[in-house]
Amino acid sequence: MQIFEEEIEKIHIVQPILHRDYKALAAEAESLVESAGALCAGVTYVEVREVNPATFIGSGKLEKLRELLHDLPVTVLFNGELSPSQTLNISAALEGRKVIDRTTLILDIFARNAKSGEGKLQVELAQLKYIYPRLKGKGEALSRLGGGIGTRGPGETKLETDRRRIRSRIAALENRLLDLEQRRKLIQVRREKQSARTISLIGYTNTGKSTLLNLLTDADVYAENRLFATLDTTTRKLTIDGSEFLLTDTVGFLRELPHSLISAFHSTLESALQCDLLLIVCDAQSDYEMQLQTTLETLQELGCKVPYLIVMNKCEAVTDFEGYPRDALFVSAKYNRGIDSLKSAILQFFSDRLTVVQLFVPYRDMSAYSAMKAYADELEVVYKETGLRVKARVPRMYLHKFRPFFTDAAESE
Ligand SMILES: Nc1nc2c(ncn2[C@@H]2O[C@H](COP(=O)(O)OP(=O)(O)OP(=O)(O)O)[C@@H](O)[C@H]2O)c(=O)[nH]1
Ligand SMILES: [Mg+2]
Repeated sequence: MQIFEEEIEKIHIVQPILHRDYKALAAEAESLVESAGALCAGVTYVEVREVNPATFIGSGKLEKLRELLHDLPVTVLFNGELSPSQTLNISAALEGRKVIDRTTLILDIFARNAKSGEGKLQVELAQLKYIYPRLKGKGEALSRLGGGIGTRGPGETKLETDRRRIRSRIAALENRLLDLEQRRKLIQVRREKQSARTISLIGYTNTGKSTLLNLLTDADVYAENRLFATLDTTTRKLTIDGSEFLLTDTVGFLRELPHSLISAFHSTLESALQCDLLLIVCDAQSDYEMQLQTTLETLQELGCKVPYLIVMNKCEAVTDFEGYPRDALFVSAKYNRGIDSLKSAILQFFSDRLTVVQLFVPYRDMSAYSAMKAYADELEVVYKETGLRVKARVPRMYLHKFRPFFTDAAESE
């Protein structure tokens, strides 16, 4: 028993009071610590009137913290982003104990949870990029900055190599990821050609996206009461009344997610976000307004303009539906409630997005037309002297592709 206790790293959370919701942020940090496989040993709230450039919280507050933690074998998690010198100064003021910031912790969870080859490469790249500018000194300073909880991720031994090796590793990772990204783009083009209708589940972490994917597609994706249980993208076929869709589950969002992390997952997210419809999943039993706002802001940062439906999950215990966003769909993925309405909303969305067009395709343009045909449901084809007269149902989003072939009776709404 003793052995196990010693193996689990104990974390003391230092929560600066900068926002009104500092308590919720600290509670979230506790969940993050658990997701990283560590134990939360305590929380200290620290009033910060003005950020101290050297130590963030100021030397007086640090001294109190030193007294409080003296003799306790805990790592300090500073629930915010620290500059390299702030980390070193805080660590020095706290008798040289290990100090990590929020980004390092999240990177650590990502390192634990990445399953696919690409996910692992992305996490390693993000970790190295975060650590690289922080490698100013050598030796002691280096090992205190390196690594997150325990010895995961690039780990301290690797970090002890010099900056040049890290730089070349970063370059190699970037090349490899670029390669993978290009391959994914090819798949995306192929998918578009097949004109598959694509839907992605996105939203705040731990809202039930993977549970919903499992329920809708009989998949077996890892779902757990943990932040960032999912890091890799999974796509499964979803069939509703004979219509087929591709449903994708991906990494969840978190408020104040550091930019370096969003960019690390940009390419993975990008492919998930190149879809016809987003299902934004929120947890109706939790702070769904914050979750929705975080998700919408992140989407905006990523330049995503895909239409969405809001899905309020974990609704099995909700009795009062006042106050929720209008048009939200209420479901419980765990208890299989409201799923039929969700399915009908999806069908409805796609049927609204189709329109019937009348086309005339001159025979000389047949090859251009055949490249577009995958997007269309041809309802009627008549062979004329100089070309084809076609009546087809096409998704509105691809309408522009057919514009050169519109006839007078072009678009019937
Ligand atoms: N009460 C309740 N819990 C649910 C429901 N749906 C999912 N959960 C639970 O919520 C937790 C998170 O579910 P996941 O499906 O892993 O959530 P996620 O959004 O994929 O989370 P990440 O991958 O970590 O971003 C799990 O413990 C689920 O059992 C629901 O309808 N009601
Ligand atoms: Mg998940």
